[in-house]
Amino acid sequence: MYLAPQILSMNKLTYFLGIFCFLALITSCEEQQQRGFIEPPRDYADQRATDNDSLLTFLQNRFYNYEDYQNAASNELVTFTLDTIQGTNATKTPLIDQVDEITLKVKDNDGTYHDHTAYILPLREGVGTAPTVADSVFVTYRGMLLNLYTFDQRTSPIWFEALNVVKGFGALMPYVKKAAAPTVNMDGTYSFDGFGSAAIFMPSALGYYNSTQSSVIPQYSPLIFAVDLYTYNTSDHDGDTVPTHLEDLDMDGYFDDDTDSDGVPNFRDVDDDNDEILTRNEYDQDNNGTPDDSDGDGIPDYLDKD
Ligand SMILES: [Ca+2]
Ligand SMILES: [Ca+2]
Ligand SMILES: [Ca+2]
Ligand SMILES: [Ca+2]
Repeated sequence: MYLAPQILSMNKLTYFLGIFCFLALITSCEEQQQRGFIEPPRDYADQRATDNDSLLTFLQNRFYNYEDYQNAASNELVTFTLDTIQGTNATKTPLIDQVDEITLKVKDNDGTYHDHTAYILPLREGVGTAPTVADSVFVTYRGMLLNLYTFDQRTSPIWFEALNVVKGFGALMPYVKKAAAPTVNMDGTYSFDGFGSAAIFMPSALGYYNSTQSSVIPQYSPLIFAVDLYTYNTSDHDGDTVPTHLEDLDMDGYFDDDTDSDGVPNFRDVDDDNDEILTRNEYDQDNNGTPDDSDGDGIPDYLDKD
């Protein structure tokens, strides 16, 4: 597989994508306002049960092209396809026998947490390490609805900020490993070998829930994403040397932690405890890989005012 040298323009692409996602969200709100009402979202517990029933029925009755993945070379991109177990495909292995369940917390409008179940399907093992939910990832992917309609697909790699896409997409990232270091071809393009691939089947609460997406994804749609991961960068959104994934202090999957209560969440705050010493100058001064704690009170210096 041959790829254009998109790595060089990574920062621009990331910036552009951030804007695009933001605009898409705004548009969906405006559409609702123009219709003159905003329907209150459905109860999370009810919708969770409905979505999980739909997902389980789907996983019991469908299979994926696992033979294509088994036969593919380690540098060959396989298009993820799903079909019904029936007729000549009656003896295929159902997805339900191949997925692993994960549980993720979702906050409703009142700030109450609800556990939601998603299903991870390993497609092929990558040779590298896996990113976190907060990193920048270089991927190809296919997004589908349970009726097998493909609402989005990329066969040339693109950079995404995992935090800027739907929660279930980010949640898949720790389950997919990157490729070996790319080789540069004679014509200046890159080749990746040994990339990992995995899919997630998620309830609507990990997708767009009650918002519609440009009439392509109806409200309350469970979603499927199959992703191939080529490489990633560990994100540090505020450049304070604390990787973004470590600035979710309570590890609830929401980057809303705000130690100094100044309205700027930690992952965007260059002085997390507001003691006028930049986090970068008190996080890990001795470079031993663990946060410094000068007074030994169990609170690391960068989060400790005294
Ligand atoms: Ca940071
Ligand atoms: Ca803050
Ligand atoms: Ca910070
Ligand atoms: Ca500080």
